[in-house]
Amino acid sequence: MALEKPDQQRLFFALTPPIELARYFHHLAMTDLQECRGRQLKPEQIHLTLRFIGSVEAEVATCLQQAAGEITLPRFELVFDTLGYWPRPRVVWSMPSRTPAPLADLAAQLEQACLGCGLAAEKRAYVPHLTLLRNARQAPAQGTMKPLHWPVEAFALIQSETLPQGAVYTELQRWSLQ
Ligand code: 2AM
Repeated sequence: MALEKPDQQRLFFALTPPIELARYFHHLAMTDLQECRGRQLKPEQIHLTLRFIGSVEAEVATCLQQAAGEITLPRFELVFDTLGYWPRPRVVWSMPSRTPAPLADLAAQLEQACLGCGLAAEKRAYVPHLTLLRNARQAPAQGTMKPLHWPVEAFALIQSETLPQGAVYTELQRWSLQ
């Protein structure tokens, strides 16, 4: 049984990599990042959050879906070349060292969509990162990785359910970039 209230859904906007890329990130976490002693995400759980929403009622979700459908931005490419560790959430991540303008624009427009649908502003600055390990004990030995190119063609609204077997992510809707 999910832990969320029955009339609410826990949501976030994200980019989800093509499955081959997700498998590559998963493999990287399992092999090169073994020394970090963290819990790796399954390939289907790997994503790049654009805007965390939290638990909302159906009307807010509908409002967000309408607002997201009005976004028109070009496709872009992300090059993941950096590895790092945040000790407080104990997360090992991969990041692109360069944030392409359409990614920053997409995050900013989704922030506006959230505000327009009555949600509180996100206080933290947007830092695009892809979590590879949770509950990790130490930072990766290397701060760089073989650059991995991800052509981004769409973004999605995802539901997160906390089930006994862990977080289960379900894509609710996907929007293409131009
Ligand atoms: P993380 O990968 O750095 O933990 C789903 O929970 C996604 O939303 C995760 O990728 C998580 O980031 C991100 N997220 C951002 N803010 C969050 C928050 N306040 N609570 C939970 N998840 C958050």
